Amino acid sequence: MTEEKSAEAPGQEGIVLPPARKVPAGFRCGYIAVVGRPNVGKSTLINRLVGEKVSITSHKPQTTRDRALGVLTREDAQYIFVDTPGFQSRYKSGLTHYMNNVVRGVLTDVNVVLFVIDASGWKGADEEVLRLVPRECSVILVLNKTDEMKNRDALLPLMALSMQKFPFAAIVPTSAKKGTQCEELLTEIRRHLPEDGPYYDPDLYTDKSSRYLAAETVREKAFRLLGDELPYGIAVTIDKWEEDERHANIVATLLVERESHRPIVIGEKGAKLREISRLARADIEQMLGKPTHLEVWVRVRRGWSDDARALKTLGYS
Ligand SMILES: Nc1nc2c(ncn2[C@@H]2O[C@H](COP(=O)(O)OP(=O)(O)OP(=O)(O)O)[C@@H](O)[C@H]2O)c(=O)[nH]1
Ligand SMILES: [Mg+2]
Repeated sequence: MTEEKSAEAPGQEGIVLPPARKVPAGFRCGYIAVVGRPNVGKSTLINRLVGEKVSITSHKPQTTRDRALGVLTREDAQYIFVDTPGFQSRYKSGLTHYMNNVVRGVLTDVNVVLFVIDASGWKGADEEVLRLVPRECSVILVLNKTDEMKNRDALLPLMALSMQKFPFAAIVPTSAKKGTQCEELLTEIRRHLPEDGPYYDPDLYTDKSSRYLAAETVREKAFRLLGDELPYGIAVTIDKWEEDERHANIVATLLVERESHRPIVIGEKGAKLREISRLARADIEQMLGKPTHLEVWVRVRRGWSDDARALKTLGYS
């Protein structure tokens, strides 16, 4: 049995999706915000659940800077995950202000919240993010990185302690890295989604363009290959994008905040930059499914992460 429905996606008011789409009986669909402090594994979890790389990841905090959708469509449900930047309570700049606002904005209009913490236990920064979560939402607590736990007996007391902090709809321990308990998490999420949708074409798994994903891929490699202090001051622009059916030719620029950062990114005899380009090219080639030529340049744009005009040009506004 089917029923006729026209859908307006939450968080996308004004974008009315094609009316009279047939919604199979029992099909569920909705938006699931993934929030938490930096570095707990939010983006890794979304990539794992969606089964595609929709968001870049690194062992450094503040990797994700913007909202990104990851869509998983199954026979009985469409899960629309919203990746968010790790909420920042310490460092203040124009960029972190923007990132925090992204988190607040996403939380206002979703069906389910996945609140992710590290299974090693609650930190002060987790509690600060929890204060932003609306109580009327279905909030599922994800205890991630269980593969790193030495003592799994600690899980039960951690769950009990967590329920004292917030009336979570469910608590699911996972390892996003290994894929442990991800199916169980999807089953739990589906329970809290409304009967509706699908809102997106079942073949689509991200709302971002190939161009955006390519820039993010270059940023990911820089985040992973550069020393601890540098990556936060890095942004990537795509300056040229030529693509036909058989090849792609891309020119990107890595922006750094200070003149002294340029030689660090370039490395000895250009080795670091070559490695960043090599790794990024391999990923982009796989994403586009065709041979790709990638050229990466380094340019200094002083203080861009705290400069309103620069942030706007880079899309962080
Ligand atoms: N051992 C282990 N490591 C994980 C797991 N999930 C994520 N990680 C690692 O944790 C680090 C951070 O992962 P991300 O997915 O970038 O974390 P995030 O929460 O999106 O970080 P921000 O975007 O900076 O807020 C990466 O090095 C991941 O490989 C897990 O289940 N187990
Ligand atoms: Mg992230």
